Amino acid sequence: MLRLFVALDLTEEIRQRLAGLAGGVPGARWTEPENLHLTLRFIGEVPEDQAMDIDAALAEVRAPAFALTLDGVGVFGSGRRARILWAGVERGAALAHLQAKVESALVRCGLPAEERKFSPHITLARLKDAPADRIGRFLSDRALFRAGPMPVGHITLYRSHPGNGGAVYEPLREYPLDGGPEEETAG
Ligand code: 2AM
Repeated sequence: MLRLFVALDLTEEIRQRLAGLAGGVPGARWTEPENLHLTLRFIGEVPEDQAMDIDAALAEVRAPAFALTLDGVGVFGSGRRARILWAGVERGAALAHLQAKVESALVRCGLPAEERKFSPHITLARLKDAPADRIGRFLSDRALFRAGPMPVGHITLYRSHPGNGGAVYEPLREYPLDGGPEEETAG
């Protein structure tokens, strides 16, 4: 079985900007800069033959390349249930369009439809017993965070290897978007 998800990669510059947000919250486990990404679709555990179908389906996705701007920070969960500190993205039709294309491609190859609404975010930290006042200060100190725009020219299928020191994300394949710099010109 392979544990898979589809994500947008971030540029080195953007990852450095995001890494610069870390700190000041006891009980936070910050995402390593090289692991920062924006998940389009969590797939979960699938057998190898279905992973091959997923690869083929993603290769058929047609969606335009676009520019992504990061905007603001937030928290999932509240009070003692605060779980995740995240950076948000500026609303835009292109990202929603791409996510919908990925979703329908995955449903066509037999995966159950994602029931939850897509809420694009980049996980900055996972929280355990973080004090609410420190979370509040983190959010207010970084409320004006913005980064980008960053070109998005491909999506990536990742395999997640869960481990004690946190999961390791292995990129399996990149799929170019239309009109991006990485698009194949031949054929
Ligand atoms: P998160 O960062 O908000 O937890 C790999 O685990 C990626 O898939 C992460 O970006 C994670 O989002 C996302 N993801 C979405 N749903 C998930 C789930 N049910 N289990 C694990 N990861 C999930």
